Amino acid sequence: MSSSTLPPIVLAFSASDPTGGAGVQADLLTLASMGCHALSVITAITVQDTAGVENLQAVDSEWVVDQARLVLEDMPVAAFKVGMVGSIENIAAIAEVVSDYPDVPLVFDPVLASGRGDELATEDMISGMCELLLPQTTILTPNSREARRLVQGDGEDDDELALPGAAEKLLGLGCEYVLITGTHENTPQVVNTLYGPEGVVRSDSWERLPGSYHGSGCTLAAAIAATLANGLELPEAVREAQEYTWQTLNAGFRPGMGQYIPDRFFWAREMDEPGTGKA
Ligand code: PXL
Repeated sequence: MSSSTLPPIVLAFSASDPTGGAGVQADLLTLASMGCHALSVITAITVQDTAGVENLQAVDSEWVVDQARLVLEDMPVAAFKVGMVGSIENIAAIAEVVSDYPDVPLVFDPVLASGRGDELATEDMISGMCELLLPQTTILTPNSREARRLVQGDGEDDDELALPGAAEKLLGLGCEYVLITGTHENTPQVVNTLYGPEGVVRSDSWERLPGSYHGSGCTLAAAIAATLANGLELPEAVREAQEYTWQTLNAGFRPGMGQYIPDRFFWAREMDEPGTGKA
């Protein structure tokens, strides 16, 4: 393959998930399935099964910087994706590296807890994300719980806080767009809303699927990085990434005793009755 036919390259900062459901493994599968080449900078390793996270070990922040710098000096990157960061030092390290590439879109999935509720970020790390990463973020992709937690102080826990207000505060912290996903809201359909500088840009409703999924947020954020890297305008990139993600969930499987895992290569397998998910 000549360099003129390179696939778009996306650099993902994320943590290893041995189950293959979330983290680096989700990024690699999603980016490959959507026609991109993934560069993986590992921020932490976790010990987990499909039920939850037992332990984690952050990678030394100098190693995070070194992993990123060497591949960035070697290859052209069309988008960044940031997932689980592992430590406050790694937040500063990632912020420093990406600040040298202000024209490359950055998708930030603020991973705060596992599906079971295991904490994956401290209050200090949340402050670091808001101060150092949000001002460099093209699109932030929190679920509704993460959106509320990012804008509430330590100890505040108002799960009724209205999402448009949370979005406004997040935009005020410097990100260009916020996509708040509605899986955890008590609504018949899953409603995902994209907010930009002028307010709501688009709102998409999806048929709510019955299972609980491990790695759905990672899949959606990586899919947005892929659609942006493929040259789509942001609102269209967000729509297409949601469509892809819903298909991966619809084709999800349950390999262990915990959550379902999205099938990022659903299209490579036979499916009985493919739906569209559009509600
Ligand atoms: O789904 C968020 C997530 C991201 N990255 C890693 C994780 C999880 C959730 O458990 O373990 C490595």
